[in-house]
Amino acid sequence: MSRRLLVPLAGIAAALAVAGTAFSQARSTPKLVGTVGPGFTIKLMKSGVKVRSLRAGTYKFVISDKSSFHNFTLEREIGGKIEKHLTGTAFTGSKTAIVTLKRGKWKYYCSIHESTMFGFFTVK
Ligand SMILES: [Cu+2]
Repeated sequence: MSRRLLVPLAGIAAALAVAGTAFSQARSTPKLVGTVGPGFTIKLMKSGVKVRSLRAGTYKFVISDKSSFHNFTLEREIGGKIEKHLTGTAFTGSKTAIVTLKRGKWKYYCSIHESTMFGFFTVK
C-alpha cells in the first residue's frame, strides 16, 4: 500500500470515531418527569421546566401518580392518533415508560378529568 492511500484511510477512521461518539450520546434517553395528583393537577417537566416543545425521538417518562382517581395518559392529537395510558386510574406510585415521540401535537391528560387536567407540547 502506498503512502498516498494510507493518509486518506486514517482520515476516514477518525471520522468514524467521531460519528460513533455522537451516536452514543444520542442514545442516552432524555428523561421527562410527569406528575398527576394528589389534587386536580397534571404536569410534565424536563430538567425542572414545563415541557412545551421536544425533538422527535425516544424519551423515558417517569410518572409519579399521586392519586387513586387520576391517570396519566399521553396522546398525539395531530399527525395520526397514538394514545398511551402511562398510569391507570386506580394506580398510585411511580412508573417508568420508554416512549417514542413522533412529530405532531401531543396532549397529556387524566382521561377521567380531561376537560380540566391536561397540557400540550409539540414534537418537531
Ligand atoms: Cu383525574
